[in-house]
Amino acid sequence: MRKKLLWLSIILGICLMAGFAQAGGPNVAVVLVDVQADFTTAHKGSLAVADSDQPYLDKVTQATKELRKKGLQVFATQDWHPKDHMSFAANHQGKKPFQAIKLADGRTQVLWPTHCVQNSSGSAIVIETSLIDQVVQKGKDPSYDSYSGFKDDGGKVTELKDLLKKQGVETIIVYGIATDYCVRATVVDGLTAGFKVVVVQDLCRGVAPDTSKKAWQEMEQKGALIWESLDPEKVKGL
Ligand code: VGL
Ligand code: ZN
Repeated sequence: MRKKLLWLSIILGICLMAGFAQAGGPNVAVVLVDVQADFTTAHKGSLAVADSDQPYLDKVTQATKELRKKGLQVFATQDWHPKDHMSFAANHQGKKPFQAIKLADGRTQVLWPTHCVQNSSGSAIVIETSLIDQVVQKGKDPSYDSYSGFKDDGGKVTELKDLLKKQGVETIIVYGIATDYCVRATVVDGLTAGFKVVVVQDLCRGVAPDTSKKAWQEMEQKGALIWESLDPEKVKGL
């Protein structure tokens, strides 16, 4: 009798696990990168990237809805800078946006138009916030930039990795803005942290074509799976 019960519970356990795997399971999550007003033409952002109009945002919304329907949790990164942030050209005398400078430690920093200032309208996430389970803010330290959702250029980590690991997430599906900066850095750090990473190409937008092309090559070469577009059916197979 005991033995029968044991077998029954083992079989039930296996069925439950198979069920989760079938659904894409809770071990797959979405990481939506910096879908914020300042990066979009739809909201006349200060650092709007090409082709980031309302139809693009609608496509991101639709994809995110479908993935939520499959039971995936949605984590969103949010660029969240203080006014005196070192990446703003306005904070460097005589420098212009998109110019690169050498920092004291030898690294190169691209200077940007003032963008995603904490609590400004430009910093707002511009898809329905009801689609997002958790927001992870980054770039809060005035002395360091932070393209990656996982850590800043000074090496200080955000809560993203711990949040994902705590939920048992093993695979992340990444998309958003900008391909050549924050998407690229988040994908690379995600791979380093041991996640399987899928990046959805037509849900990403870049700052410039040449750096975006390089970013796609680098992400693929480092082990990310590049999907041209989102096929929710393929999520089952992850
Ligand atoms: C980003 C430049 C500056 C991004 C953020 O989200 O890719 N790019 N800050
Ligand atoms: Zn920024």
